[in-house]
Amino acid sequence: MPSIKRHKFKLTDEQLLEMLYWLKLIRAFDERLSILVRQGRVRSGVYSSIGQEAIVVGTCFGLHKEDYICPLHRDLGTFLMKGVSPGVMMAQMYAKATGLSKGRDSALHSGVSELGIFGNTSMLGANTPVAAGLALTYKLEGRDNVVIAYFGEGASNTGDVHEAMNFAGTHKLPVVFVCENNVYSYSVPIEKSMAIEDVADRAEGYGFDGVAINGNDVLAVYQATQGAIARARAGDGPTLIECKTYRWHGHSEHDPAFYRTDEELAMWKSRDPLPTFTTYLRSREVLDDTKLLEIETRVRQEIDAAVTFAEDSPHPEPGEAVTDLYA
Ligand SMILES: Cc1ncc(C[n+]2csc(CCOP(=O)(O)OP(=O)(O)O)c2C)c(N)n1
Repeated sequence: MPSIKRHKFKLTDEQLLEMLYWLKLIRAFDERLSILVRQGRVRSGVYSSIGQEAIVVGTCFGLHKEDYICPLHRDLGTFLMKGVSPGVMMAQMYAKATGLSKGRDSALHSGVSELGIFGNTSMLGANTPVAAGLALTYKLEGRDNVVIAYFGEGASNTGDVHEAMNFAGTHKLPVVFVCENNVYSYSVPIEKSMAIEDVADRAEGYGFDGVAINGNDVLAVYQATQGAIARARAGDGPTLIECKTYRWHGHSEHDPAFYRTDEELAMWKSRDPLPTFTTYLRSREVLDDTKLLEIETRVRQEIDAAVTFAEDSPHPEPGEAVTDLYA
C-alpha cells in the first residue's frame, strides 16, 4: 500500500484572509437561507451546511476552473467558491428566473459545466460514479485536471460509492473522494449504519490511501486535499479524505433533529471552524480588528445584495417549462 506523506504548503497572509472570507460568506449565506425558509420566502428544500464550512473551503480553495466538483445537497458553498455569484445562487434557492435552473427545479440539482460543477443527484452517492467518469475523461485526454467527489458517511454505504471507488482505484483516476462525516444520515447515527469507525479505512480495499482528519480545521482539510490533488495530477490515482464534522441544523430546515442531545450539539459548537481559524489568524498577526470588520462588512453587503437580487428577480414564465428539453 502507498502511504500518504504530509503535504507541505505555504499560504500568504492574503490567501489566509481569503479563506476566512469564504468561511464567513458561506456561513452567512446558509444562516440567511435558514431565516428565509422560516419566513416562507424560500420554499425549496434547504440542507444547511452550518458547522461544515471548513470542508467546503479547504477542498475548493485553489481549485482550477477546469477541475470538476460533484457536490452534495449540503454544499451550496462549493458553488460560490467555484464562481457562481451569491445573487445567482440566492435566486436559484428562490426558484427565480435568474437562478441557475431558471426556476425549474427544487433548487439543488443544477450544475454549471462552464465552471466545472456537476449538479447534485437525489440518489445519494450517485454522483461518485459520475466523478469517476469525469476523471476517466481527464485521464484519456491527458489533462492534469482533477475531480472532487463529495458524499456523506451515509452515502458511503451505497453500492454506487463502492463501485466508483473500485473503478477509480483500478484505473488510477484523478479523483479525490471527500466524505463529509457529520455523524448522522438523516436521523441515523453512524454506529447504526457502519461496523467500522472510519470511512477512510475503506480506501484500502480499493488500493489507494484513505485518511480521516478533523473536518472542522480548514487548514487540515486544505493540506489533505492539496496532497491528494498533487498525487491525482501526477497520475498517482485517487485518495479518500474523510472529514469528521457535525451539522448544527437538522438534516434539512424542516427537521428539528429531536434525535440528538443538546449536550452533543454544544460540544460540537465548541469546535466551530470559524472562531478556531479566526483565533489562529489573530495569533499569527495575520488578522486584526480592522481587517475582521472589513471582511464582515463585505460579507454582510454581499448577502444583502444577493437577497435583494433574488427578491427583485422575476418568476419564470410558464412557457419556460418546456424549453431546454432534450428529446
Ligand atoms: C440512494 C439514496 N438512499 C436514500 C435516500 C434518502 N436520504 C436522503 S438524505 C439521507 C441521509 C444522507 O446522509 P449522508 O449521506 O450521511 O449525508 P448528509 O445528509 O448527512 O450530509 C437519506 C438516507 C437518498 N436520497 N438516496
